Amino acid sequence: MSDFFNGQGKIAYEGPDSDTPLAFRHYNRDEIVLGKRMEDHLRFAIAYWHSFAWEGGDPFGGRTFERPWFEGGMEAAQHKADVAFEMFSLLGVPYFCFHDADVRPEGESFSQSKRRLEAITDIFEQKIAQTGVKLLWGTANLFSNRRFMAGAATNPDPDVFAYAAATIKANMDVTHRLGGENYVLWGGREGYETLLNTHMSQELDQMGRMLSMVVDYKHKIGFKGAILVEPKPQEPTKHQYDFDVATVYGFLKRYGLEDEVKVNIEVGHAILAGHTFEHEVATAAALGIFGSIDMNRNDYQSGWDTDQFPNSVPEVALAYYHILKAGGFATGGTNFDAKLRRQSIDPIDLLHGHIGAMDVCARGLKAAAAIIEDGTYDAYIDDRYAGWKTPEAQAMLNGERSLDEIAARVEREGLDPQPRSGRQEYLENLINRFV
Ligand code: XLS
Ligand code: NI
Ligand code: NI
Repeated sequence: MSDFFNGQGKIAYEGPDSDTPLAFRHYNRDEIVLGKRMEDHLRFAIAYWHSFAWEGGDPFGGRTFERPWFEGGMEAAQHKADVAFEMFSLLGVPYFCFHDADVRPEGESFSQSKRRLEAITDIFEQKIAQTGVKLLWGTANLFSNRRFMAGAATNPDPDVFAYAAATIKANMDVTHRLGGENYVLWGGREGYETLLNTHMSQELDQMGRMLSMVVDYKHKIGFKGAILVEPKPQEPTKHQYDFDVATVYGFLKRYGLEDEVKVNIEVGHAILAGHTFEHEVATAAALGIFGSIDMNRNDYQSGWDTDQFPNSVPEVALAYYHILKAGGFATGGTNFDAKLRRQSIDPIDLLHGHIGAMDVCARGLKAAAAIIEDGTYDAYIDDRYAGWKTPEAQAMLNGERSLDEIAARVEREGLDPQPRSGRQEYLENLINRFV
C-alpha cells in the first residue's frame, strides 16, 4: 500500500440514505438487475491517462496537480502503477484501460520505448494476478508526440505510417499478453487541419490499410478480444475522419471490415458530433457494431470535449436502456474517460469523481431496467410499428413487392392512411416516472 490515499479503506455500498461522502449510494455490485449482477452489467473501467497521467493543464496554464510520479523514469512509472492499482481496488472497479504513453516514459528510440512498455507489462501482469483487476482495453497513443502531428496512419510520410504500425503492434501484443478484452483505435490526429494540404482519398486508403492490418494481426496472434474504433468529429484536428458512428460504419463497409470491427462510443464525442449519446448507441446497435462506451460528459456551454465525470441520471439511463435492448455489453464495458477539473488537486478528488460517476451509472442502469420491466414503453413502440406485422407489409419489406405492384394496390384498395399522434409528451412523462 502506498500512502497516496491517506489510509483510505475500500469504498463500501451504504445505500441511498448514507451521508458518508466516500460511499456508494446506488452502486451495489452484487445486486441483481434483470437477472445479472450490477458489476457484470456495467463492467466499469478506470482510464489510466486521465487519473494518473494528466497533469491538470489547460491552454492557458500548465500543471496544477502534484503527483510524486510526474518526475522520474521507470521508478516513477512503477510508483504510478502502485497507486493506480490501489485506487482500482479501493473503488472495486473490475477493469482499467491504458495507452502506452500513460504507463511508461518515452524512450530515446522505438526499441527502448517498447522495452519499457514490456517492463511495465510485467508489473501489470503481477498486479492483475494479485488484485483480480482486469484490462478492458489497451490502445496506442498516436497523437501526443510531435512525430504524429500530421497524423499516424494518415500521415503524408510513409515512415510515420510504419512507426504507427509498429507502435500498434507493440500495444496489441501487450494487450493480448494481459488478457485485454478489447483493443481500441481512436484516431486523434487522423483527419486534417486544412483541406488545402490534404489528399483525402490517399489518407482514407492509408487508414483503411492500417485497420485491415490490425484485424489480420489480431487473427494471427489469436487475440480473442474485439477491435474497436472510437469515433470523434474534431479535436484535436479540425476534422476527424471517424466523425461519428454512422461515418465509421460507412468506412468499415468500404474496406470490408464491418464484421470485424465495432465501435467504442464516448458521450462527449457524440455531443461534439451534434448527436445525443443515446443516438450514437442506438445507431451502433442498429448497424450491429456496438462494442463499448467511454462514459463522461461535456460542458454544454463551452463546446469542448471537457471529459467531466457523468452526473445526469436521465441521460445515462437512456443510453443504458439502448445498451440493455441491444443485449448488454459482450466484451465492452463502461470506461470512465473522465478527468478532474484542474482545481481538484487532491487525491481524494479522484475518489469523489469516480464514486459519483459509478453511482450515476448504477442509477441509470436501474432506471433503464425498470423501464424494461414495466413494459409500457416497449409495448408502445411495438404497437406503433404493429402494422408492419401484417402479411402484406411483410411482403413489402422482404422485397416480395415491386414499386409498381405497391402502386397498383394503393389505387385498387383506395388507400387513405390517417396520421396518428407521435405522443412525444406522453412518452417523456412516462420515461420521467423511472429516471
Ligand atoms: C480522446 C479520446 C481518448 C480515447 C483513447 O478524446 O476519448 O481518450 O478514448 O485514445
Ligand atoms: Ni474523448
Ligand atoms: Ni475516449
